[in-house]
Amino acid sequence: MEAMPDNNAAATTKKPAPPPPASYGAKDITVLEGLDPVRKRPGMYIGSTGPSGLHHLVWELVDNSVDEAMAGYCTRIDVTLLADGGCQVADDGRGIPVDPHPQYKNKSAAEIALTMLHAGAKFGGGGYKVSGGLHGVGVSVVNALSARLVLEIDRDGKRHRMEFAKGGKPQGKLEVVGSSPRGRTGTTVAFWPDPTVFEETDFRGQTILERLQMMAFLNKGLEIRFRDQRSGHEQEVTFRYAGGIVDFARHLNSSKEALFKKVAYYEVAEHDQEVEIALQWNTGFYEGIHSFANGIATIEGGMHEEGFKKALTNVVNRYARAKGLVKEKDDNLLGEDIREGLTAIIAVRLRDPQFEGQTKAKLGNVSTRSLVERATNEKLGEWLEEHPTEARQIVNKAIQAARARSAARQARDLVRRKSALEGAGMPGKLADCSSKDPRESELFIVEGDSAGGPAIQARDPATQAILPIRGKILNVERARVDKMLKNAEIQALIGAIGAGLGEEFDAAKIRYHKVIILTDADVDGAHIRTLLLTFFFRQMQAMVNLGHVYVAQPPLFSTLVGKEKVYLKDDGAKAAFLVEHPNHKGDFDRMKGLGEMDWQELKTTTIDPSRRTLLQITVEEAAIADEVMSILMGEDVEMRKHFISTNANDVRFLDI
Ligand code: 0RA
Repeated sequence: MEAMPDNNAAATTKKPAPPPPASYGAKDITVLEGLDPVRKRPGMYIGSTGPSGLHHLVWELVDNSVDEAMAGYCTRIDVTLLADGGCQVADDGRGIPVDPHPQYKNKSAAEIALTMLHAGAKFGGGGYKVSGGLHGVGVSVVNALSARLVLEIDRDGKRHRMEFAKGGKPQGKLEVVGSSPRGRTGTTVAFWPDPTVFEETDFRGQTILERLQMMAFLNKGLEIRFRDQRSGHEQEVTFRYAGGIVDFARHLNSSKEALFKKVAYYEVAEHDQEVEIALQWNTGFYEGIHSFANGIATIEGGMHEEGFKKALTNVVNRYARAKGLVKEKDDNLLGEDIREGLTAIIAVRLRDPQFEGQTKAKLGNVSTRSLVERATNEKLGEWLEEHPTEARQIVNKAIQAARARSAARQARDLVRRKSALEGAGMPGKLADCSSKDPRESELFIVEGDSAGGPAIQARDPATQAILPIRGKILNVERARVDKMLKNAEIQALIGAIGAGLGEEFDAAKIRYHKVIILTDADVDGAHIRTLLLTFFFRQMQAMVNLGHVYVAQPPLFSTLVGKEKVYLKDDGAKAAFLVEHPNHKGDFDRMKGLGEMDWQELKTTTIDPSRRTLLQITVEEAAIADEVMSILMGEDVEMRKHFISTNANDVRFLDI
């Protein structure tokens, strides 16, 4: 969908019948077409037909309702996962217009919005349009990819209803079916994703919950309710944050120790864009800058982050010198030292966001850089003057970070010298592949030296490399970079991937486009997997952003059918097997360790690309992932216990 600029139903339907302005030109003309293109190439519109694409359907509907909230007409959004597998999004906005569309006299505007693609549409132009550029593919796309969809609109005191069958085929016209309860207005869409389009149609409650929470943080005061009515998953959660991104910053820091209680907050609006920033420091060592443009996470950063960082460095140095905390003869504090332990939320809204970068998650608008820079120089400067105690704490922390940095540099030089001595810089334990083309090369990180042997036999040496990792690698959240780099397992991992780490990470040098974590299906295995993922999130986030990190899925069960051994990947697969084989008498003796499988078994179930299942790790909600990691790895033991006990059955919280 990134390739479809301006293809936004919210924008097109909001102003259904504007008189063309005098300057109405070819660029404003809307081309409407039917839904066939979406059915033919779903990936073009929603990215993929995997879990990520499936959830895009939900984001699309929620974004439309959020747009209505941003326009000031909607105060509450309800998202419900229905017991029968459908998903319903309801809002209390104005309701999609129900009157006949001027160009298509016998169709309502609502029917047009649900059955026509809007290519290059900017109805009427002008106005302050800030709806999402990334997900804004239109309700019609959701309709096209559904097996069934029901639209209900409360407007003008009447309840209207229209139903669509597979592929968005109208089943009759928009009809008045009754009156709206007590003057209610709003739009409700329930859809059932088409199982012939999607690889799987099960929504993940956790994924939706995380995103709804993020939307609630970014839209101060908006109430978003989530209800899961599916059997075995029942839950109800309401998000509403009166403090908006101030609450977001506090929330991200809640598992950490705050350097001080206050959150710095400022906002500035210009004619066609606005920025809101919340900052809080913690006593940790990592920086967490979470930026958003029109409610979309810009995980690759961009102009808003650049402007912020430049001004933050400038403003803190100016303050430190003015107060004599940094002496005339001293060097300036570096940006990275000032940002150590910083949690920052940067939320911009602008008319025409340019999304760039490898995952189209980098904001390219130059004017936003200067707005954020000016806002920070002025408003954060004032904040420091008004909060001298906190300002002094920020400066002191940066001074300490600068000292640690020089110690870390020495440690890093040590690692570099060491790998130079080991020939091509490849770690001794790595069984490398012969291909030098990263696009076809895979690296398996295998738990335990004992499983390493079978894995080496099971692999295709042309394209598959094996790196055995012993024991638990270092807990990266708690360790400073200097200590972490002294760890042998971490050194081997950095060496094998070959692209450096942290700020110096160079994506062009990545040696494998699939790095696959292969651990046992037990508690230790889960821990090692989490540690490795933490390492990637913290030190090689580009690997995750670019979709290079995967988790292998060795089968959980095996059973005998006659003489043939059958592997079943999880409880779901086991249940499906029992449905297909109602008379099956054999045992299922749960598979524990990789070590239990011989190399042929390992190959068929886990390593052979034509037969294995992999789980791709992405960070659409990098902000939330950061929090999960902090809880699991951080200092707060109680919080960790609570998290593990509430999420014990859902180790999938890190995927999609
Ligand atoms: C265009 C015009 C108006 C409302 C909407 C679109 C609208 C669309 C969606 C999609 C989901 N929820 C929505 N809520 C509203 C209203 C125009 C008017 O009343 O003047």
